[in-house]
Order: sequence, then C-alpha cells, then structure tokens
Amino acid sequence: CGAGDGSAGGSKGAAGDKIVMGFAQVGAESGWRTANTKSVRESAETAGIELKFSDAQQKQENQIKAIRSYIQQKVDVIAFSPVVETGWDAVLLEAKRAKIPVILTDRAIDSTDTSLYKTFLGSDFVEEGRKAGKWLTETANGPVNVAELQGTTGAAPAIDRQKGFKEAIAQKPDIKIVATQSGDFTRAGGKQVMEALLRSHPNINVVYAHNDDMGLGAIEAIKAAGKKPGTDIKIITVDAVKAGMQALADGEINYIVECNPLLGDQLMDLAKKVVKGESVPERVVTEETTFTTEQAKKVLKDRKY
Ligand code: GYE
Repeated sequence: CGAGDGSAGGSKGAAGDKIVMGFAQVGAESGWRTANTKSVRESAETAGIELKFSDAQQKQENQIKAIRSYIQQKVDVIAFSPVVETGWDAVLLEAKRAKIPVILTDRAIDSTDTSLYKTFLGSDFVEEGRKAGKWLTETANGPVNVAELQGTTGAAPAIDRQKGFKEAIAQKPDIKIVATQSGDFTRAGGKQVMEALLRSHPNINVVYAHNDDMGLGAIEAIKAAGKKPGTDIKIITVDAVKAGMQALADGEINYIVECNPLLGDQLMDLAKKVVKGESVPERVVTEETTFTTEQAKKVLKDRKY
C-alpha cells in the first residue's frame, strides 16, 4: 500500500496490491451451490483476487463466525450468500465499523438498514416462482394437487419462490397446494419429504420443488411408490443444473426455471469497484430463462453446470 489517500483500501489494485476477499458460502447442499463455488473460485483467480473461502454447512452461526474472522483478518471486502434472510444486522454493523465493504451475492437479507451492504448480486427469486406457476396454469387441465418442496426455511429463495408461485396460480381455483414442506435444498431432503407426502396425500399430481436436487430426490420417492415421475406426477423445479436438465430431457421432470449460479465474474468486478470506493448499482439482477423437455434436449450438451 503506497498512496495513503485515507479512503479504505484506496490504494489497492492501483499499487499492484492484491485485493483480499473473504467469502462466506452457504454450504455444498446442491448442484447449484457446487457450480457457484467453482465459479467464485475461478473468477477470483482470473481477477487476481486472493480468496479466503469458508463453507457454513447451511448454518447461520457458522457464517457469522466466518464473517467475524474476516473482519479480524482485515480483508478488503466481504462477500456472502446469507443462508437465511434475517439476523445479520449485528455482524454487518461490525463490518461497517471496521470499514470493510460487504457484497451480498446470490441471496438477500431482510434488513431495513441498507447501508450494511454495498450491493446485492443475484436472481429475482419471486420472478422464478412466477414462471413456475405460470407454466402450471397454462398446461394444467383438471384439478391439480400440488406438493411444494420448499428450500431452506427462512432462506430468500424459499420465501420468494413460494411467493411468486402462489401469485401466479392465485386466479386458478383448480390448482391447490395441498402440502408444503422443507427439503432444505438437498436431494436427500426432497426424497424424505416426498416419501412422507405420498403417504399422507395420495392425490398429489404435481410437485413444485424449489430446486432440482429436491426434485431429483422426489423422483426417487415417486418411483419407489410405484408411480411414474413426469407422467403420473408432473414435476416443476428451479435451477437447471445438468442432472436436472437430464431428467427434464428424459421426461421425468416437466419444466425447469433457470437460476444462474455463475456469478463469479460479476462478483469480482463489483468487488474491485467497491474496494476502490467507486459507486455500484445497489441491485444487479441475473438474466435467466426457462426450459421444457424439448428445449432441454437441445441445450443439454452445452450446459456448463
Ligand atoms: O436454487 C439452490 C441452492 O440460493 C439460488 O440455493 C440459491 C439456491 C439454489 O441450494 O439449489
């Protein structure tokens, strides 16, 4: 550090000094998360940013500990994907007092104090839920009994994907959500929840899973119960990771709403800017699409994650 212009990290980058980023990841719960971690690691390398990485195993307390340790280590910037929406004000205030900028990536927090972070980079989860619900309203004929496999309780994508879906199906009294349960965004969770729901609600004919992994777990449970996934029970998921797209191409999933995990390059660009003290948009939304079986067949071989 040479210049000493007084602003936090002001001479970083310019003096050829490496920016140090502390990244507090949610965990390794899904194919999406694995792709996201890989993207962040690779982009940091390419951008010449030194990455300190921690995996919170889907526990908020672990993430808070990781953030505190990054503050202690005086990193230049902290990026994290909050496992749940609430309960961050105290630790983020500590970061703010230490003059370490924070970037939210992938998931948002629910706080009235927007000065606690510089920007939020990630998907519009409500819109994803709407797309899932819209497809169902357009394709359903006859009464629909939906089992909703929710993501991690209290997580932004779980809250918002439910919200958007409900909004989209609201005008269709024929479509009912008969059961909602969290499978914690994992394949094992999706399987377990689906096994129980098939017993308690034998009339389920649609599964709306908040991610591919839970949908893939549900497929196992549906097969074990002697039913045909994609036919007897239609399945809608979110993410569009390779395994999900394969199941869609095979007709075991019927529709996938894409959620892009490749956020690394945009994150590193934003990090460089906030470290330099440049202004950044407070919200950066990822662009994404949707896939039917026919579309999945076409793009499957080119999927990057
Ligand atoms: O959809 C799911 C992952 O926060 C968008 O988390 C992410 C979600 C993603 O576990 O697969």
